[in-house]
Amino acid sequence: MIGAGFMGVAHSQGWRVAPRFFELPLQPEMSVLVGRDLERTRTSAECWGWSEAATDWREVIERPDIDVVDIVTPGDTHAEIAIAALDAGKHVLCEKPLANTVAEAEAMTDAAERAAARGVRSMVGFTYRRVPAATFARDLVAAGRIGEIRQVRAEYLQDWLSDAEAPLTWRLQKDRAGSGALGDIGAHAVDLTEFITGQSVSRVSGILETIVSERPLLGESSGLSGTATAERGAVTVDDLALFTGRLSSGALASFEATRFRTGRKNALRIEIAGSTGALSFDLERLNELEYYDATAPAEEQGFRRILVTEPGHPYVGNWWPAGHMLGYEHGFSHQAKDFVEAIAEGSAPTPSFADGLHVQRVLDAVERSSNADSAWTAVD
Ligand code: SOE
Repeated sequence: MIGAGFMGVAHSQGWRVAPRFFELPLQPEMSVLVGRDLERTRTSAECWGWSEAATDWREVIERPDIDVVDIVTPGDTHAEIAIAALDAGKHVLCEKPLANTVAEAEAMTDAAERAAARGVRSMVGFTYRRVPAATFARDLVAAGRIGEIRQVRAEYLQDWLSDAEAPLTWRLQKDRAGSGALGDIGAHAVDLTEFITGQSVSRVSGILETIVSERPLLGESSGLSGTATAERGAVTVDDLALFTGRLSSGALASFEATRFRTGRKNALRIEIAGSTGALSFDLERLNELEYYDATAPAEEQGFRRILVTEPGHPYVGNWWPAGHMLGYEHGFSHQAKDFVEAIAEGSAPTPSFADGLHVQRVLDAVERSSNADSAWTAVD
């Protein structure tokens, strides 16, 4: 695994726990954790269960005992690492958004397609697809339980940047992160919409805004944030992304991504209205799915709350007895399990790098639209 920050810990937990709860056809061995500082990486490796720590990712991906490379670094390094790893014949799991630019994502997708011809697999880490309630929502839509999709509202709302004195981390720098709320969390809203509806966004009209344009530079980093220093620097990404998208069926979807929505901590919400029903999901209540059946007698209508905690729900049966809840971290185990199974079966895992490239094109179209006074802009 390359990268030893917050996402590195989440993925480590996924790799470590997946083989204990799911019967996997291959056993992942957590070999090497790669970080920038050897001492700190060694401490993390020991804590999270990696056998070795290293600082040179190039050396590690060439090793014959490494089969899988998991990339959890900031976006500016994804393309170089992923292409090198795929060319070296390693299966690659790469964090979202796939890259910082469409050109990088295209080069990565080309490398993934070349590698697939040699049986090498790749996948992008849109983990929320693997929250059981989100997977179940997709299953209900595919089974026709809400009919024809008429309208979608998707939003990802957090507030960890609403303090104007929160330090300038890499997620606020365009050269490192590619974009701000748009790519960091808007990418999840786009992917989840496309996953649940089975449709893709073809055109967008959007606006991006930076709310706090200057922040103290980062001292010691911790989690998503860290300590502030006396020096200040410019925020070079969007803080707020609002856009409308046209889905392949012609239905409209509205999207909102912000890390400034005071009081909303991790609210990835999707509401889908169909001709015969509707669904509503909120990551802050991730064990629940709201379902409305418009074909029920009028007197019995109303959204009902399905507790997605039954053994028949996606992924749930391998965890606790019926009725027991899951959390944020379980999606990373589901991701590890699905990736290992695809490698063992020789099937193509999803979301693929091509899916990640498509999301990148949506993000790019939103940026182009915002620069053109919100004009409708084609995704490709
Ligand atoms: C921070 O906004 C963040 O950690 C994102 O980078 C992740 O992709 C999201 O899953 C949770 O929030």
